[in-house]
Amino acid sequence: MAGEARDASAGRHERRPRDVPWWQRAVFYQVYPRSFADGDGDGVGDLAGLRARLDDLVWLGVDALWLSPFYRSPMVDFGYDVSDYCDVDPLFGTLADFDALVADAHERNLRVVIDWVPNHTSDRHPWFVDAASGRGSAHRDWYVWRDPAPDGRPPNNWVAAFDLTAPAWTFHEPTGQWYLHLFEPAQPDLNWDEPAVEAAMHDVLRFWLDRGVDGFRADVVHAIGKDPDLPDDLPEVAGIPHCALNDVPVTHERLRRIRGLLDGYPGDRMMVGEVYLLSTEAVAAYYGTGDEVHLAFNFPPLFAPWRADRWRTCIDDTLAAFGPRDAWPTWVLSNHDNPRHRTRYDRAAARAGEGASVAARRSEARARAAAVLLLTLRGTPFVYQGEELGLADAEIPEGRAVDPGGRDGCRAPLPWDDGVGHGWSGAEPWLPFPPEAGLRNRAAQAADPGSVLHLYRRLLHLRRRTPALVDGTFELLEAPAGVLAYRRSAGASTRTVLVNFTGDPQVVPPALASGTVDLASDDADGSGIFGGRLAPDQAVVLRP
Ligand code: TEU
Repeated sequence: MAGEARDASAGRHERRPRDVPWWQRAVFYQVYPRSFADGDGDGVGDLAGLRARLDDLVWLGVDALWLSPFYRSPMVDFGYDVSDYCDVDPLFGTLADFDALVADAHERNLRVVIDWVPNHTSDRHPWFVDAASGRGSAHRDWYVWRDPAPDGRPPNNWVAAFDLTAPAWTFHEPTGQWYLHLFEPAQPDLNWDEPAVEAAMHDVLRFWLDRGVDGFRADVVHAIGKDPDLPDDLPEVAGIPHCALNDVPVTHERLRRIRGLLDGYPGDRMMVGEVYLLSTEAVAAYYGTGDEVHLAFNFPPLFAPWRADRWRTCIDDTLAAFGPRDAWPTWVLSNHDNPRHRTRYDRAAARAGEGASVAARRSEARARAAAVLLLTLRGTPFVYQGEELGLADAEIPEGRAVDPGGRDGCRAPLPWDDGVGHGWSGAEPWLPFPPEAGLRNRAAQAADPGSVLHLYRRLLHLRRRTPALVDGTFELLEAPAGVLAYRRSAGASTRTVLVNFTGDPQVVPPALASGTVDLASDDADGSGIFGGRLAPDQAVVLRP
């Protein structure tokens, strides 16, 4: 990537520090392969479908793709239950399809980061099949087995994800022991205390690094270390799945060894850890001293309501936890595990009494303002496929729900056009389309310069040519209640961002009111002079 960038408004070149790695400047785009695009017409998205749409992502202006799992899997957890880490499930294509995808992406300057699921395998993985074959089997210690407690109950009180009444243990009759699974019973946890497990999972990393991937998104990576005593979770956190609580020192040693492996490869390979702990301070610890994960997801903002004060708290917490460590934050509004942000904000507003006519006006406006926020904060943003179309979750009719965690709504197939099948030309897709797919589809929005899609594109391109928004410092500014204001600066490049989280117009004080509108979430731009008045749910990027 270029060592210099042109700040269009400043009208001159500014030198960027050469040592800022690509993953600090990039905007990532999460692809959920089942639902992105279908190349073979079986109703399930695949690698060939994605490959055929790469130019659309280049046009949008993202820099890197994160692909959710495409490995061989019985699909109990839709690919997060892996039965072969080093092959592509036939549903998604072949290794040759993967190689072709990476080659095409790299030719277009798109980086490719893939999911790596180190905490658990499928119960159909040959390692577990062998482990379950007898207490003395070669792979027995690759998983976590314990004798029953004296009363016959599970070895401890840990709760699995998804079904919060279910223990994180399943009794295995044939061998008379319980095995640990922080997720489904079909996802037994690997035992990383066993050196052969660590070695095997390092080999998986090497397999894909050798194929040219730029890095990994490491699934629940904070869970690869467990307290060897497997102590009960405390009563005050009863009902929280153990995966959201597991936080032990040995994990950090393992992450340092993974980091060493990645750093041994040329070309700035990286890892973004899914550290599913609900405290930003706890998440920041997984950056170590720059020797553990390169990036970690920080979920409190994803769970934050659409309120200026709550976002301010998330930002303050992030600055406080990440600043002293010199750790680079990430920002995420949506992913494949949670209702989309448009849907979350709409549902919260409806609960607070927002009527249908107001919702009709505010729903898209909130999603647009959120896009400005996501793409102008200091850190690496992750866009989840479809948010660039302003999608809401699909309604899943009874009988079509398939996910054990109830997460189908946000995993609906992307509508590519307004024809029958929305670009999914073969079989009925595996899930229903999101609402208003006739309007909120790729083709319709590409043809409409006022669409959410074009807003994302303008934002991504503005970000790219504006050092302040990429590398710049960050300062929260005093603003009226309901408005979030901050300034980003890098050398002579400065931008002020104002986000109105309310459905009312807001007037900002004179200190914030100067400048020219670079971009407005409601497209009321046109490089006008900013008069200090924000429209309802409007976000603006101002240059001095
Ligand atoms: O998610 C980890 C995780 O903790 C969430 O699944 C969370 O418990 C859930 O979304 C609450 O609704 C990762 C993956 O992102 C997820 O898709 C997998 O199901 C999970 O790990 C197991 O691999």
